[in-house]
Amino acid sequence: METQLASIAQRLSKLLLSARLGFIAKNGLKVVIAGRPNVGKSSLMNCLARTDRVIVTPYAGTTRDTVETQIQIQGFPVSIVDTAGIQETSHPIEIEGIKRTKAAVFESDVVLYVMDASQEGHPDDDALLRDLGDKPKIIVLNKCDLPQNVNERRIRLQNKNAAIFNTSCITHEGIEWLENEIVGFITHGKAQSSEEVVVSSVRQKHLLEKAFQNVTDATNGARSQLSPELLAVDVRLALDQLGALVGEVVTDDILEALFSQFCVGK
Ligand SMILES: Nc1nc2c(ncn2[C@@H]2O[C@H](COP(=O)(O)OP(=O)(O)OP(=O)(O)O)[C@@H](O)[C@H]2O)c(=O)[nH]1
Ligand SMILES: [Mg+2]
Repeated sequence: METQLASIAQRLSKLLLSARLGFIAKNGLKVVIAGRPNVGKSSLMNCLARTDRVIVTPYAGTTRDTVETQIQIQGFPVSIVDTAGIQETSHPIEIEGIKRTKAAVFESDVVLYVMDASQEGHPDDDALLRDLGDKPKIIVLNKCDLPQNVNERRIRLQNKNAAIFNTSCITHEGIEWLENEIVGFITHGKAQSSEEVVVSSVRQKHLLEKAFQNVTDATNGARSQLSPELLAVDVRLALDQLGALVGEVVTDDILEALFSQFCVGK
């Protein structure tokens, strides 16, 4: 039973990956540019968008709100979000801006975490990068046209799972490499998905996510030897979601087949 449920969970997780990719193909990869103030986030947004979309000034705290723009990178749809720089502050406008930055990061597919490589590292960077946890990210060491003071080796050692690029928004050095890496998040993900079915609507994706969660709960329940009656609750919920997904209600038949050996309900 546990093996059967685990294998269903694995297949649902593959379908979920295809759902995510279908969603990206339709709506674009959501890339959020985040980092401390004045590191060049808005400059990077303008560079990637090939236009002066957002205000850039030498003053820290220029961007107060998130700004989203739709672009194409090598023909792929990408939605880029510039954000307010994150720092300790008691200023109410900045506090609201930073709250929005965090929400945008949460909703993103990939975070471009920008640092000013002409400055020595700031302790906030370590903490902010740690906060990103498993979120897919690219670290951008910007202002590489200036004398470099950041400890790049330490950043590489501490962030072994993230790609790191040196860029300049003035000379445009490194921008093309960065674009290749962003596109890689779309094409590499596609290569990973072996499912032919592509789920692309938000509703279908939510139903799949719920079904996956229910089957995972059932698998964990089976592992902890929960009674079949309790497992049946999660499996029924998963079947309800999948039934809604394919437009059929098949719960009773499947439940009977799955649990017949345990004589559920008798
Ligand atoms: N030399 C150099 N200066 C840069 C580069 N990128 C940005 N700058 C300058 O750095 C300053 C800050 O740039 P912004 O793009 O406004 O920085 P930001 O991170 O959006 O700042 P906030 O909105 O305050 O968080 C500006 O004076 C830019 O011209 C770069 O690659 N090289
Ligand atoms: Mg800005």
